[in-house]
Amino acid sequence: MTSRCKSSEQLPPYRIEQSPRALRAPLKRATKPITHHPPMPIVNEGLEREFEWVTRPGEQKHISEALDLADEMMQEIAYQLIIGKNLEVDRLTKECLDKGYTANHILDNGLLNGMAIVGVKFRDNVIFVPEVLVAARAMKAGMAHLEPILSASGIEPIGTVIMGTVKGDLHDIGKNLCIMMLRGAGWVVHDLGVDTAPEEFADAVMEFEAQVVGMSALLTTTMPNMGRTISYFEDIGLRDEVRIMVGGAPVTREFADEMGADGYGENAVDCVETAVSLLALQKELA
Ligand code: B12
Repeated sequence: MTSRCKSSEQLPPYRIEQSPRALRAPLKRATKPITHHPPMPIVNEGLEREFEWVTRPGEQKHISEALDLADEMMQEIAYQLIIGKNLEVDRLTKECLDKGYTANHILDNGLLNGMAIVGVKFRDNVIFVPEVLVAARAMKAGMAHLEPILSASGIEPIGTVIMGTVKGDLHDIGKNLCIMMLRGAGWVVHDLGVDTAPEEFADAVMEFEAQVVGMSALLTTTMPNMGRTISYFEDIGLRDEVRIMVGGAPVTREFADEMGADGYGENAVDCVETAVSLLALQKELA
């Protein structure tokens, strides 16, 4: 992990006069007048330093609000993820579960907060692919403890979904989260992994008689492969047999509509809701 020391000389000029905390405060007052939980200040020194890399006001507000429910333990998980300490994330996640934190709480307030800051640092060229890979490994170490909990449903299978990241795209953290949630909600999910060609999606639909396909893309350059997969389904006469949902950070509802998808989900919870409504639609059409 490359460590970068941030002296005040390295910081953009408009951030030298005000600390990030100072920048956060007015935003909170303006946007969150009523809150049932007192917002949690950043008490973790490492995380506070990492938060300094978040310089865009919109992102400061978003991440700051997301950190509102992150207590010391969650902040430590987020920090250890950012600096890529997979063994620490593994240990802390287990410890939090033992202490009674819910899997959803650890995911939302610990792991995803850490990954949000990793995303900002990556985009702003503060860190590069190797560091992101190390952070992703730490994310996976935490998710490994959460998966059995989020995936355990004990209810009759609702239906079958084929999930995969589209051709050319190697991002799988979000897709894997969707899969955990789907399994937890009682779906049978066949995971085709990353870099999935249209033919692989189609073969899996036929083999497992799936009612729903979910495609994930994180790159603007691979998003069109969702549309290509839908066209392939049309070409081989499979389009009416299955409902198709799409998602991933750059994907929007408009884009989903444009390429002819049946559903779009912004996050893993949406993914489950979308799959449920698409199954109902598919039954209606059958
Ligand atoms: C981790 C990461 C990587 C890791 C991936 C590790 C892994 N195993 O996934 C590695 C290092 C491999 C990587 C590589 C690259 N990356 Co990358 N990466 C990221 C990063 C930091 C986080 C992504 C992530 O996991 N987010 C957390 C998850 C939980 O969120 P999510 O994926 O959005 O998923 C949620 C929703 O979108 C939704 N969802 C997701 N899928 C689906 C599917 C359905 C059906 C539904 C309903 C919902 C749904 O639910 C999920 C859960 O809530 C993002 C930054 C970002 N902010 O997104 C960049 C980012 C996506 N990467 C980027 C780039 C440029 C690359 C590289 C090209 C870099 C390079 N120069 O090589 C390569 C491409 C490799 C490839 N061919 O795919 C850019 C993309 C820019 C663009 N406009 O296209 C981003 C946005 C960073 C940036 N700002 O520059 N990356």
